[in-house]
Amino acid sequence: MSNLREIFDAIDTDHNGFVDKKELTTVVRACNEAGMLGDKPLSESEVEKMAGEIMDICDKGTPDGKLTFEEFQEGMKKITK
Ligand SMILES: [Ca+2]
Repeated sequence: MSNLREIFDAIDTDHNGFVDKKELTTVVRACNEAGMLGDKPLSESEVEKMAGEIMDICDKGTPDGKLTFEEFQEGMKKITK
């Protein structure tokens, strides 16, 4: 996956144009299971906590619990800085 748009579309599994907490949790869990989040796997509650933190960082445009592509893009700039 080469760009944010592709990543966003991959996370938006129901393709409604928004990424919600459930979709974020799914992707964090998948990264966790793939060993991408460090040596020690996260517990399920840690996975949910991390998804919540990503949501909090990204969901700034309209804080409604779902991310537009623009919110996701801005959030990723903050996270990857
Ligand atoms: Ca969605």
